[in-house]
Amino acid sequence: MNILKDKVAKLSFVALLITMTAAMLYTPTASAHGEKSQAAFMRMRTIHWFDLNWSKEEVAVNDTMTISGKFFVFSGWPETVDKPEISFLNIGIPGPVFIRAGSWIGGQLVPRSVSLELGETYEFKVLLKARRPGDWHVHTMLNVKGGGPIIGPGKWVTVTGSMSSFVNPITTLTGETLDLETYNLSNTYFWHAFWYALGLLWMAYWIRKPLFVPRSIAVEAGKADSLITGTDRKVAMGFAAGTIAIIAISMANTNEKYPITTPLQAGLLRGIKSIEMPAPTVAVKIEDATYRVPGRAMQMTMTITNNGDSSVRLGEFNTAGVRFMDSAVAQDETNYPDDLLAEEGLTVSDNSPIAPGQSRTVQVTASDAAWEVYRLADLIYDPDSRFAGLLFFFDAAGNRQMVTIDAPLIPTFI
Ligand SMILES: [Cu+2]
Repeated sequence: MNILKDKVAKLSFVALLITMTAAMLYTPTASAHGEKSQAAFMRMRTIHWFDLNWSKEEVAVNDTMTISGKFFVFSGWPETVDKPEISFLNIGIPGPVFIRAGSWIGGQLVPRSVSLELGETYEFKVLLKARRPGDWHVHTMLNVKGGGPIIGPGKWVTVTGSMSSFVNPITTLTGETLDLETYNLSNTYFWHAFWYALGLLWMAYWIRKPLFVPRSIAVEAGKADSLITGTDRKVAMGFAAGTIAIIAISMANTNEKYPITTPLQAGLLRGIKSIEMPAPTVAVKIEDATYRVPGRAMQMTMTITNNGDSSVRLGEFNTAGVRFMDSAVAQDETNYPDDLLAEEGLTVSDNSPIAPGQSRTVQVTASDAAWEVYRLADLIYDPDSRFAGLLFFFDAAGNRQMVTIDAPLIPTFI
């Protein structure tokens, strides 16, 4: 009976191992990467991306493209998210389908983490080199320590060609040229296989013996000591000594072969240059804001005061990367992703130019399926349902002004 139980236990153990290995190796293709499931308040009240430009929509393997634009670090950063004091400019893509050849904020190379200030606007650029063919959703992204990855708008980019032709050549500080894509790959495979095999040998040695149930019975009977024989001890010591010896010898060999190495560089860059934004001459006060669930529309009552010296009109409301525009005032010229662009999504009750010195209260409606598709409307179920975004005003000469808004949002279900 015990033997049978033991066989069952062994079989279950092996089955568990196979399952775990399979789970590790199984990676289904993901068509998106969760941008819509990131909490709406995270996308609306942390980093506001704008003026984005993906330099190409189709790029061949080994060719490069850039993503550039600006981001505003929202002044009303939520209390529940750590401030972007340690953050890293990144790109949200499904795995290494591109390599990041360089990234810049305010013209400065930023291969490391940076410290960003609330209320500042930064200009950025990321240079990507295509690696794996396919259609990929390429997002801007900022990793914030204590806040997680904060994802920005994504655009579909097609990579053509063949991955086998991808090269990533670099010249080391000692003057050697090598291809990082394949450099020393056989060594990596060898050591993975070697330690895996050693681990299997170790397991095989112990699995031969009675496993869980007989062992448990022996321990309960006070015969735990009898489970490990003299040979077992010798084998275990052999494994331990052998492992240490292999590590010591191979490490000595490696040090001899590569006498000059530098550690991976990490650190924090402070004093990143932000854009000097002129103080807006347009003041906006949100009187109230409601979200009409059946109409997929947000309605704001706002008082706009023009303290400048030219007449202005409201052209765009941008939140979480979704751009609601009044096409009579402003149009997109950057080929912005369709699903994030509501070209006629902004309606202003009276959008005639507001003269200098004039103040006007208007009803502004931002409506588009994106509220639901991008699950921004989920905001209304938050314990602190606030929204935030950027308003862009234009004068007759096309000069643009950016005003940030931040207010509570009240849902209506009728
Ligand atoms: Cu995506």
